[in-house]
Amino acid sequence: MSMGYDAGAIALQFQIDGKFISATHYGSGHINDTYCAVFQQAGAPARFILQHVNCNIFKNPVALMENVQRVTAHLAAKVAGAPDGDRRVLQLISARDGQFWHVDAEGNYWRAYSMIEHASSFDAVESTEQAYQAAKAFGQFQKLCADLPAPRLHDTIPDFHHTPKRFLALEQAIAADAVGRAKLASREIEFALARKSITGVLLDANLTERVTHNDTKFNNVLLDDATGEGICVIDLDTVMPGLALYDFGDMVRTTTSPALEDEQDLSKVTMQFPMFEALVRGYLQSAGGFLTKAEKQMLAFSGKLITFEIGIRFLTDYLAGDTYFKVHREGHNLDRCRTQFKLVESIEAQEERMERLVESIEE
Ligand code: ADP
Ligand code: GN1
Ligand code: MG
Repeated sequence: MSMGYDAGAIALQFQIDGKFISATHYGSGHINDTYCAVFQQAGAPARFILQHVNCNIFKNPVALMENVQRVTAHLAAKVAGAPDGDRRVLQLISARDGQFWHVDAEGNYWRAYSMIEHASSFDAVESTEQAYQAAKAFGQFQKLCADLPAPRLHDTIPDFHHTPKRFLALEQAIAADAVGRAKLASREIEFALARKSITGVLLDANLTERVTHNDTKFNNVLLDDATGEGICVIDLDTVMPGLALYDFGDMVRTTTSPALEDEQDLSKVTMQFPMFEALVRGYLQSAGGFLTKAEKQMLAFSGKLITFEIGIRFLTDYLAGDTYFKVHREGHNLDRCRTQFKLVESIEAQEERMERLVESIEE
């Protein structure tokens, strides 16, 4: 459990000057444990992000940190000299022993970043301008990563967006019914099984492999408090080879509905067309120059597929007894699955119009 960590003692293991003041839980991610650590430096408080990497999920934390180090160094070189350059990329802080991570007495892996101040992340989108800024920032991230020098990045989670394998895992969880919940999710199971045919479509399209973020949730980009600009892409654990559309699809999943991912009132979950339009415009603004025609043609479809994929992952975890995503209440993963499937339905109802919009912007 995350509560058990002495984050204050861990903070002292990093090369941070000054007097340690406090460390408190931070953020709302489903995987890692994040803390905000405060140090008194030259008479003023300075804040840092301290993170425990979940090694049940990330099996090779050293490879993961190597990816993060290579990507952040590559981006830092590109934004050096730009206005606010040091706020445009995550900056790792070395541990006292000189490595980019610290292993505690129990074998847990930790890392530290400078806090990017005067910027915020949001769990739900509030305006088309926010959607535009988020998509532009994630597109820019892909663009700047495109010439990352060899070797290929490590796959921190193999087959992370392999939707057919995610579907197979769901079928196995249904068959096993490990905690007897299948009967409580019969409608969701039926919904999922009826859509098996879409699972292989992106993989079968022979799209170009790129360096992608793979977890482009709206709360994984920081928006500048003063200007609203998407100033920094964060949460780099899943940066690895992937398809550009995994990233765009997850933007549609997390940045078109006004509702939270675990909203229980499903009437609030809907794919808002103006948000989709803002995402397309923002993403093409930064990524349009390198995307292929095939990729552009599947922007709307990717939103449906990735929303479906994360929905079946939540359903699988519900059926397996909540072993992967952090849950905070009974039925939490089922609630999350339901919002995703509601959003899939909303996309299905608007998919042709979404496709026509992309075509019209392309002309
Ligand atoms: P998780 O993998 O658990 O989602 P994140 O890396 O996304 O963890 O961090 C959780 C939250 O902490 C983010 O949503 C963001 O609000 C905040 N955060 C993380 N890193 C920074 C940073 N360097 N500067 C400012 N805020 C940050
Ligand atoms: C997890 O770490 P976080 O909360 O940003 C998950 C994503 C899911 C997302 C759903 C490594 O992201 O794949 O899309 O939850 N990350 C991992 O909210 O599995
Ligand atoms: Mg996150």
